[in-house]
Amino acid sequence: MAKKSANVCVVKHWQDAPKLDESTLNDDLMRHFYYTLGRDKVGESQLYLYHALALTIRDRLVARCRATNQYLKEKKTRKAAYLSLEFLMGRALGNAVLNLDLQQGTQQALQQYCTELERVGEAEHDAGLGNGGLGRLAACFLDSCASLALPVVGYGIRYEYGMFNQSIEQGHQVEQPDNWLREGHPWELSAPEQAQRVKFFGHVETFRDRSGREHRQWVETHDVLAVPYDVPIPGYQNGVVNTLRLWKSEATDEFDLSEFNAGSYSEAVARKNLAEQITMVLYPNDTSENGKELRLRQQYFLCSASLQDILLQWVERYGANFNDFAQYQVFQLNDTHPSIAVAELMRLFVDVYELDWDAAWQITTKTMAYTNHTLLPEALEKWSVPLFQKLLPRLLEIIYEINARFLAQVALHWPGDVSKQRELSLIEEGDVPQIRMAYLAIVGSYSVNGVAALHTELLKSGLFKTFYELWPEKFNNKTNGVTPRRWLAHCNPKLSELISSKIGTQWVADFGQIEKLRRYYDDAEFHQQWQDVKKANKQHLCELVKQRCGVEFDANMMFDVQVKRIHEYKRQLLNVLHIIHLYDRILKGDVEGMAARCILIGGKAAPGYYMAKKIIKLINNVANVINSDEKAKPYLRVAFFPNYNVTAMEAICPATDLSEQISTAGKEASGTGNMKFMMNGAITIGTLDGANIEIRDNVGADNFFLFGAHADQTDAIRSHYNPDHLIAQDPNLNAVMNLLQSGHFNLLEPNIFDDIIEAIRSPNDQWLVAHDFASYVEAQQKASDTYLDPSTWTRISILNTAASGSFSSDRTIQQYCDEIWRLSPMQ
Ligand code: B1N
Repeated sequence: MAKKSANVCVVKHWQDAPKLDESTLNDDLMRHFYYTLGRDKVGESQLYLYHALALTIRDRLVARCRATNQYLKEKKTRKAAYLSLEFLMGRALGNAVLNLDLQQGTQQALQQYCTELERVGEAEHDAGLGNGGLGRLAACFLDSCASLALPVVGYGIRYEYGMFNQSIEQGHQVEQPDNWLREGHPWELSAPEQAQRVKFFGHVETFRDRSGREHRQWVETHDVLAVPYDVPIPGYQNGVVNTLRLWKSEATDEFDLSEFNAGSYSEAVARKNLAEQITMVLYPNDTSENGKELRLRQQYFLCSASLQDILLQWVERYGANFNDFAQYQVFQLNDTHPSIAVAELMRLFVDVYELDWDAAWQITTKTMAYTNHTLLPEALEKWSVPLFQKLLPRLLEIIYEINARFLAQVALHWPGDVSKQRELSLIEEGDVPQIRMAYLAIVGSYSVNGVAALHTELLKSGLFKTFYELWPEKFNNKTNGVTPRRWLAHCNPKLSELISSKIGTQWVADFGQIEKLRRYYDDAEFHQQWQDVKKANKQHLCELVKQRCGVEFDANMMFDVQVKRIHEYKRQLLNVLHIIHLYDRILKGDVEGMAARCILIGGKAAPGYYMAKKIIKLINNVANVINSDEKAKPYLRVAFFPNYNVTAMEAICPATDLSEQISTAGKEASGTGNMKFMMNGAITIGTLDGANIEIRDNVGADNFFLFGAHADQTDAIRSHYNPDHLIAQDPNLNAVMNLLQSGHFNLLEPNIFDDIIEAIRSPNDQWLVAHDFASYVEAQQKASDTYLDPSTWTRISILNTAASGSFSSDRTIQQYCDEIWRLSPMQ
């Protein structure tokens, strides 16, 4: 190991990574504060202190990032690129300090400014470059890849505006743009010298080279520059720092110039805007298709820039010989959003590097792997052929060629059955023909995976059934996970300390060890400590809820929480019906055996999702009525948490008693919030959906509040569904509907909830709210009974944390690595 200076060392063996010298933090912090930022007044603002500290930490990251890159440059080793339109990173500071093991030194260095890490960290804006689960999964995966010392690069888009900020006005969601870069983003380093050009528009011509070979040429394109911004991804105390490369779109110079010389200055500037539009804003739709031209531009922009980047690095090192490219590179596609990469890699091989089609296809289909994240039909991406023809004419040709060859294979497999060809074609016929992006991803990949056991089974038996018949070997499951660093060690320091006092600190790096906590599930002293920690976390959340929602929570009451995107299939509505049911009982004086609860709901609705916005309004109105009713106060308080995001979850999940995972069975692919809650000792009330099933299997049926229809029953239920009948038969549901319909929650806003009432009563309600209501109420009563017996509750709570070992994203990534990527750790 060669020491270059105090903080730069070239690490030859990651295991040898020395603990960083904490004594230099003090001076570096002062230097950045005084010289880099030009500040001298202590207490001037936490913002400048945050920036100075971030730069201090970044110095250490940069040194290790360089060492990691150097290793990868020297060693010809297999690598993975994780392509994703979303990376929901949240804040970086606390995580970096933890992963670099600089917590003590940092706190000490901040003492000279009379502040502490938690306070300074508040100044950091969340990097909200994602909608929800899918984007946060990508972020957890990066943490696990670095922590397992795997050579994996993330590729994404540097959106100028991330997920919108949500505020609540008169109970309605109001969206504000998320200008997260306004005060600077100290973690990124741009590399303009590595910019790539991405082509759009134009047309395709044939030309013949001197040898008489014909080539297709994509010409007269409007090019956009892709400039990389690199964000360091520290592994957990192992010396590794990987990279997340985010692309920003910029106008090319010559465009401005040609227009300018032609005397059209304004047109030139307008073109610049067009180019810069591409990475301006994240589309805020979770599990629903966007269908907008700008979205397709974002997708192609990401894929083209990332693939060019990787091919260029290859050529620089090995020359333009791609014979063993597939042995050294794999691309993981995070849903179909980057699936155009299949066609783009073919284009680069065939048009740019002049490989013949078959060779290029061989390599491509050994390099691509696709993860599906949803079964919801509205999320399945399709792009119209005319749009492709206009925006990406050469890629359309390539997709047609892929399809022609694929359909020939289908014809061989099912001779004489033309219906199979129509069914599996990458092109869906119709008034406007559409490209089925999921089919492109499947045909172009050697691996197709779902994100929880049930989800993968449903893919194989439903959505992708015929592809499964054709290629069973491609299909596999990788149940999601979350990083125990952010979601336990960082966000719940009190519980972490308690856990470490019993089983040591190894669990942070090797989360399977959390199982050792089982030994203490009956230990009275440990119970007390466990309860004390939960109570303290709840008190902290009380303050936050008071400040953000203006609602008084009480840490002695059960904290019942549902935080996630607002969507009909996630059934926040079912939660509200239960809240109204509890309120109805209170009004009737039927409070015997009712555990006092504080119910928290948070989440964003896609701006164009009418029903989701109505549900937010309903939650807020119900909360208002209940919170202003003195009779309810001892038993029930309800709050809607505005602007739910990664940072909010860091405060919410350590304080949660009851985790609401109540989607209609078969609709939630996995869920990952369910895992964060479980790790932090919450008990789940949930349906047999997504990863809930595996959570329940692991913790044991007695330690999970189960309710609702099963996935294999829902179709039969839907076929003769009669909610009016269910409502008439169930006095509880009847009373709830009566309160709703009487306008009790919208006295001054007549009829605003009519659509919601109608949806619940509709025989076409896909989400089966009325059907599952009775069993939900029953499961809630069990939860209530259990909560009133603190030692039982505490035992189950401990068992949940102890059983959460396999929901670490380290386990997930190890499986991706063993079964799809086949990477060796850096050493
Ligand atoms: O991906 C998560 C899962 O845990 C969730 O169950 C699943 O709903 C979520 C289009 C999506 N699926 N599809 C999306 C996001 C953005 C977009 O524009 C679809 N998100 C999920 C992680 O596997």
